[in-house]
Amino acid sequence: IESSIPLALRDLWKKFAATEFSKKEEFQREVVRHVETTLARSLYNCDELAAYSGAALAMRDKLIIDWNKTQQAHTLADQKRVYYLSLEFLMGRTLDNALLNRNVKEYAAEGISELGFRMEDLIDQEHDAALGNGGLGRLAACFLDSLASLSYPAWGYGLRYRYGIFKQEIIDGYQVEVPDYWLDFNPWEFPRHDITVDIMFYGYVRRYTEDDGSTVNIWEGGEVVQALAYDVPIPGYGTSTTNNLRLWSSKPSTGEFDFQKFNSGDYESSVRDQQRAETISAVLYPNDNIDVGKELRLKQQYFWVAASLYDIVRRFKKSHRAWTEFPHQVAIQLNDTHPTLAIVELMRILVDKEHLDWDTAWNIVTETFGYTNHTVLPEALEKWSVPLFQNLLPRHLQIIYDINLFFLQSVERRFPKDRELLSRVSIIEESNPQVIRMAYLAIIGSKKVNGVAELHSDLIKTTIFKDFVNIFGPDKFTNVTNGVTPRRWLHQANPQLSALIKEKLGSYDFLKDLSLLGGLEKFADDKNFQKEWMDIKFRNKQRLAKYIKDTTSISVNPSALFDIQVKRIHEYKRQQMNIFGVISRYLSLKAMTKEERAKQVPRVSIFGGKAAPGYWMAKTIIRLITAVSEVVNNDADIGDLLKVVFIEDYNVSKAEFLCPASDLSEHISTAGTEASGTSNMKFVLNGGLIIGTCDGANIEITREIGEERIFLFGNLAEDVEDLRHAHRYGKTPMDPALKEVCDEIQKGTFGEPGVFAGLIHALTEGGDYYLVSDDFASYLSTHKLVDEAFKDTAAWAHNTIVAVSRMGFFTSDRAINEYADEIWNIDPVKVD
Ligand code: Z16
Repeated sequence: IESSIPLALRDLWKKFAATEFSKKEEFQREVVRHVETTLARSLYNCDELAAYSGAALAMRDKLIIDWNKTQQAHTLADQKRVYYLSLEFLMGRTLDNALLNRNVKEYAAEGISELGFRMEDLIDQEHDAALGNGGLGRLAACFLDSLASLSYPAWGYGLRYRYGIFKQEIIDGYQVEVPDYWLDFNPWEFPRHDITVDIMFYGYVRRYTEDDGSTVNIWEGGEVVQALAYDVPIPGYGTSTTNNLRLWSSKPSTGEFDFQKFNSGDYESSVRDQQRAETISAVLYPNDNIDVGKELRLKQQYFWVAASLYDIVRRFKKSHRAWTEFPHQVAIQLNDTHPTLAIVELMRILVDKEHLDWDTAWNIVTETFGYTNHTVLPEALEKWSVPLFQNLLPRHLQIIYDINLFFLQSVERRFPKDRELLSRVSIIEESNPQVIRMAYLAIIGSKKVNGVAELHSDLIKTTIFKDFVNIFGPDKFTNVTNGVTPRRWLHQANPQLSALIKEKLGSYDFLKDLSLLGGLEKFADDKNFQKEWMDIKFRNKQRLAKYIKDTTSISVNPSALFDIQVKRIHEYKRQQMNIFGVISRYLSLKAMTKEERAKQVPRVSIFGGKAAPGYWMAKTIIRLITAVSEVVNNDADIGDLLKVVFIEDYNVSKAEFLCPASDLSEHISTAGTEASGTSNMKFVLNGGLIIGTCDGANIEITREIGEERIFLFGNLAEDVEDLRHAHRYGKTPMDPALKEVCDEIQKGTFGEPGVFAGLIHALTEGGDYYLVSDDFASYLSTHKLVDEAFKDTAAWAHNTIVAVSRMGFFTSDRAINEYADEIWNIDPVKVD
């Protein structure tokens, strides 16, 4: 309030306050103004990048007005807010999304075209904001879109990595990682030089007794780095609500940057200190679903969590409420265990700094947090080595020990003499060295724990978190099935389909209430509609075919069945099974007579996805895909009947043109391993069918769209354990078709077989942990059903229309409303 402009002077301010452009000419004027002044270019040297920059800056100005209004409205409303803490926000591009969410794309595109450019080309100039690995990071981005679109008072908190997920190049068939430096020109972020937080690491705990007999713990003597806030506006669709995503960047603390060293001529060491501070937010760890336990990663987590909590607490304190009101004003959602330290840090703030007693503080903490689990894979569950943790965060370790002690005491009281139980649920695992089980800490410190699809939420309750269900009761554990935003994944990615749907339903209201898609079902047998529907699919496939031609020089026939699997490369996602299936198809085609071949449905098998740089098996899978594509695509016997394509550097903007171009997409994880999956939802929403296992959200998709519209195959989650057991002891013979594939690889048909030895070994001596052989026959026969179904175009059109009409459930708006009602207890705030 002290920093406000006095009342008497405000009229003058308002007179010159930015006004919104509302028409084409004004947009053009703003673009030209930015090109000429902000960018210091002119019509004599304005290339597409400069034109993009001008358009982005013009659009940005518009967002800023609503952004300020929103923040003011939220302050005034003084309602409970939600803070979504995520180490990853996989945002993709912003310009197109902002134009569409603000409903200005049409006139902006016209304006740009009159200035001599095509809007689509300008949009293509933008670098993806790729601050995430895969599903988890993209989910966070969809959730931000829904939170703003539904007018919830919400903030995202994350890290401003200088390097996002690496760019993937394929060189001689192998993945090569190239750094993704994306900040050269980023008009969508605003540094807040006045918003900084000092963050400490290392040091020691000094303990002393106050005059009143109470003990005080002071953490001191560590090294300090500074967190600097960068804010990113998040525009909602069809509302002026524009929320804030705050990303922290690390730099040397002003006190710390060693001027003494600097002045005494030790310039080098002073620069080294600066670089060490900047290292914290330098790079995103490129691992999806795997915990590596590196110290720098723990530093990132604490740095981000401490800065965010300081910021949240500072905002809460402005309202001068009692501490016990904190959970009525603040909900904090932990996106996976990455931000679990927030539980400990809030305890430290309340107990050490605000001098609340432990129980009062603990009640506040456990009413504030919610924890979302995204995986049951044991190798992905975060565990920090106690010695490493103690060195970096000595006070936090003490607090964790206390949390654990009080927790175990309460368990002991309820389940006396069950020593086994105590050791099973202890936050500290008694291994060598001891480790901290972050998921257990997250459960104990949260009010609610949720999984991300029904099967997954059931699995966590019956397997990895079973004991905690006994201890806390079942109500603490809940499900919120993931969703995707229909703004980006339908309207933006597939404008023609969105326009066709609008024509039939009468308005674009379905983009705000996706259940309205139900109104399409009555057109499912309308021949004209089916034709328009399939024509759009064909044009999207043509666009992809052109992209493939331009980037790989492989020719694919847009009439062929496009079969796409794009996602991070992981053994549990079973891209290896897909490529083995492709090899099997190739061998069948080779064995056929000309007449038989003529009856086959032509296929294009499209793969894309990054392997974690240290994940050797995943890299081998990529190598096999590229090796098979070299052989198959150049085999004259095969021609158009089979093509294999690996799309380099799969990312959000590529997903936007891949999702609308599939006939079939593959979601074929070993049952019980894929927590939800979200690309399955995107592909169906864009009029594709899927082949998949009974896993993650596939199960709920089946329930919604009907089992006659999905190609399910393979063993069920409940049978996986027994099958794995049988591999070890029963000598399950390899599936014969898979055996043929392995023999062919070993014959050298796809190059030096030694390269693929690891893949074969995993199926044989390795025990086939992911059940490729067990599911292979079922996988191949289901692909045969796909071929048959694809021949009946009218039935295919019918099924994809019905499927889309029943996809309303999978909007992230539904997911966010569930979180708001069941977990956060927050209400929307109107912004006029
Ligand atoms: C991730 O992307 C996911 C889980 C996880 O533990 C770590 C990362 Cl980086 C994914 C799940 O694998 C996927 O099934 C799910 O749809 C997604 O998170 C969002 O919930």
